[in-house]
Amino acid sequence: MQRAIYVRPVGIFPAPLDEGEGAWSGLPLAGQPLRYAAVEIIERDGARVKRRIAALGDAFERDWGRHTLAASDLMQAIGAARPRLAGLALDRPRIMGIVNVTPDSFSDGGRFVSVDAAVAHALRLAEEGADILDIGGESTRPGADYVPVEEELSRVLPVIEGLRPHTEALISIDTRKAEVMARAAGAGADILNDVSALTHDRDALAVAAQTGLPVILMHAQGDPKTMNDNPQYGDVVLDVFDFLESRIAACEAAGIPKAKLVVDPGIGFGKHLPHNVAVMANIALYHALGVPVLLGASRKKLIDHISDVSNPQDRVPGSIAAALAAAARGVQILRVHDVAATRQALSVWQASMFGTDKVLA
Ligand code: 7PJ
Repeated sequence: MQRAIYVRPVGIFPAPLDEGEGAWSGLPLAGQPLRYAAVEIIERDGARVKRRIAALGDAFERDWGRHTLAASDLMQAIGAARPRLAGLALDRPRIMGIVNVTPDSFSDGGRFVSVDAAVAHALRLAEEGADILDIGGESTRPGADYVPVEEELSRVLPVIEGLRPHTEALISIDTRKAEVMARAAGAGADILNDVSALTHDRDALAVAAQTGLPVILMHAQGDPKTMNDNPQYGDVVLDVFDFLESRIAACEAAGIPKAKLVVDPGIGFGKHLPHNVAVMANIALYHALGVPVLLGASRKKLIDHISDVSNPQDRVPGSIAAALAAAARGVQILRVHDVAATRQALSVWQASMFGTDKVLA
């Protein structure tokens, strides 16, 4: 399924949420203290894609005839405030801290230590200001091998169980497997995060619906093992949109309401550098899906490709730059390794953007 028209909000500027309408001043953006003054109207007809940017007034006067219905639906979706996600208000950028439960190359004793270390790490991220703790026991990095379900369960369940009584932060489970989703939900996870958007496991849609939990739907092309060998797109930005739109429809058909969904364009998942930067630069397009948007660029390879930093631990400045650029486009959730650094950057960004320390406090 291909759409004929897409609308991307551009000319995004700070505007406190409680600001009265008064003088006409742009349109609201996805429940953020931001408005937009112009739109990019994108028309796709097979392989032909036409893009043009128009100030809102011009767009309404000149362009609307042909596109009124489709475009006004998209702008409605862009403007609506997002409902809370598992109780978390999304009226400001939120931080998801990454907790990798690393495979244990030693003994059973070593496994216990690695569970303890993961719980301690997660609690530190919560202390540093993470709103969500993302627990992952299946490496989905490019080239990664498949992790059997029992192995994945033995990594993540003790961490969720160990963590649950000690934090009020939300816990998400980063998995593609239905059984891991169900067991993680039973252990107290609040959110399901699936890099395959519930396509990898044929039971995932039904099981996710049964848990009643919110779901993060991420775009990926291909399987982690081979996904970055030769990714192919017509137009990557629009293809990702179409995929996410179809997954939202699949979720709704399976009984997961739109109010429980989040979308993520999936940086690095079946994407080379030009794909990644196109998606990041156009991320505001995904607000037209009508659900919160998540970006995960933290320490990823694209930062190496852009800035020549081969050691992932040295990619913190680049990770923060990506996070702030996304926040400025109204992206609601930032998935990061370096929570304290990102929190500090977001706070100063907020003060500089809005002239107050209260907007996102
Ligand atoms: C992502 C993820 C991401 C979401 C990973 C890594 C690879 N889940 N899980 N978005 N990446 N939603 O952290 O480098 O970008 S694993």
